Amino acid sequence: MMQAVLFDLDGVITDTAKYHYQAWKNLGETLGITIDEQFNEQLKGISRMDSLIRILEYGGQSIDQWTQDQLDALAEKKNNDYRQLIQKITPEELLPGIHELLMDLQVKGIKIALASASKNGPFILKRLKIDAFFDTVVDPSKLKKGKPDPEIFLTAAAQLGADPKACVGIEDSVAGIESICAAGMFAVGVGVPEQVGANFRVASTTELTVEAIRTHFNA
Ligand code: B16
Ligand code: MG
Repeated sequence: MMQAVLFDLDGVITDTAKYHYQAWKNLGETLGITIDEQFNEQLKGISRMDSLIRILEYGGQSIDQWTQDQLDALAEKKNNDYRQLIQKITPEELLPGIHELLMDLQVKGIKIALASASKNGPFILKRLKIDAFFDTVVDPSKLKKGKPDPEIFLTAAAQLGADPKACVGIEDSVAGIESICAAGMFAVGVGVPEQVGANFRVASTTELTVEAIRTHFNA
């Protein structure tokens, strides 16, 4: 039986990726590193500090040349830029079908959790006016390991008191799908390539209905 659905945020509930991309691009410019869309794909689902380290390595810069305080300052600069960009998010920026899916899950008594790497997750849920649907939100600052480690999805299940085998995770990133699978859960992939190994793939969030998910989950 499907007990709970665990949502990723960026790329599943709303497209904050474009704001992350803009903020990282701005930071990259100050460091002389050009970030293009293709490289940006690798940052999806990856924590702020891990993203910064990937960017510096991509720009050929040795991590050792930076102190932890300097790295923290760079990550904070990016986040300040990002926070400015997300201040004005409205419910219209919900991806299509997500509001209907949340309502239907609630009506059917299926638990709902947020398993996002973003420390800005609770703020964004409020801006989208969907925070009341969530039974629990994982605090990513309390995790030891980011996606693709299963910790974030296992924590979401534990917070709900749900059996991981009865949980469905919905993700748009390669790291996220790996995380769900490693947690022993059913992985729904939004716009992910076939080789990533999602149990059920959809091209768009409009295809995410309780019935479609349940049918594949029970198959
Ligand atoms: P923040 P998700 C992830 O969100 C983003 O995909 C990723 O690009 C970002 O670096 C990460 O959140 C951390 O976000 O800087 O706001 O804490 O896909 O896990 O919902
Ligand atoms: Mg995502």
